[in-house]
Amino acid sequence: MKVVYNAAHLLHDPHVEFETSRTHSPWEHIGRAEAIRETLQADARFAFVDPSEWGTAPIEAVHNPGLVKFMSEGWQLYNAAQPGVREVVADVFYRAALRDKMSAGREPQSILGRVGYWCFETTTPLTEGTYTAARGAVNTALSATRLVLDGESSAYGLCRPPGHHATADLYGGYCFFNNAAIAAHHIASTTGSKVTILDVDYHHGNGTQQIFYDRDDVQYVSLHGDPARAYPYSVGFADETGSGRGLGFNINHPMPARADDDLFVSALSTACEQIAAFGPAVLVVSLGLDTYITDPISDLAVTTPGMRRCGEVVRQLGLPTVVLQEGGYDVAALGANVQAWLVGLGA
Ligand code: SP5
Ligand code: ZN
Repeated sequence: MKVVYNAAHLLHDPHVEFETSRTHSPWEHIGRAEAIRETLQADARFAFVDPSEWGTAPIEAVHNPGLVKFMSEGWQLYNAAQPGVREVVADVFYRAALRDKMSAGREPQSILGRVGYWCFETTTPLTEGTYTAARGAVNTALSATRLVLDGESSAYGLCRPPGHHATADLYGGYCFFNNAAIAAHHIASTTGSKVTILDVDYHHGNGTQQIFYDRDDVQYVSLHGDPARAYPYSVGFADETGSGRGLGFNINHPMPARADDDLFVSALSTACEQIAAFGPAVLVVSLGLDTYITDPISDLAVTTPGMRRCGEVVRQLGLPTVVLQEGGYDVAALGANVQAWLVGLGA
């Protein structure tokens, strides 16, 4: 299997995360992608290729161009106003009552306001190289997509930073640009065929769901910790099924705490039946390994052999498949878990 890897991810290097009312070392860090790279590079079933440059047009087909502009200049402008800040974190968030009172669509002029206008939470710092890294992750996703459109049965994009929490207008949840959504929209818009995004990250992909919620050409199917207890807490319930033309094409499978291999694989099999019924031409997988039994921020109980079973279930669909990296925070096991999942898929 071809693996697209981009060293630009090293430029997104936060040293601190503000979460659960504390500061701590970031769960999402460069060591994650490097651990995956090292494991796959040591396995002859995987062949590494470099991404190509795709520019901003595929990003702006999914995201507000204002978000892209902010990302490209935000860290530098913030540091011009507040010299010496390493991790830029918003301290004002524009909830509805504050946002609605602004002139239509006008973002704050001050950089201190702009940060919160384009971000929804505190755990996703903007660092000096974040924009370059996030652009690089999109290039990785689109390059893996091209491999599959050009005839590979599957390809893996080692995206970092991840993407599935980023909405059309907002970054957060360690995500800046929604790599999987950009890839899926690129496939749908350039081929005219139907696409499914299967999201197996522990956290619900609120951004991906939002981007495609009213569309009938891109199906979103997600397995995740029940938002009654799991981040992002507000989205991902089973009764969110799409709207308008998109009604019926958004499917959520909230999972109970400590769900094990058998329960997770069973839900994934149901999800795959729902995908087969939709009949996509291409599958995009948002691959999070934070369902793992010892993931430090999650509470499911999938094992490494279970990850392989998941890949095997998805392989049964027989669809061209673009696999894109999302979360997974037990770094000691992360490489082996990605490897197991991809071997199950047929690497
Ligand atoms: C891409 C991705 O996996 N993003 C996840 C973002 C989750 N951020 C908030 C997690 C809150 C978990 N807090 C649990 C503390 C356990 N010690
Ligand atoms: Zn996650």
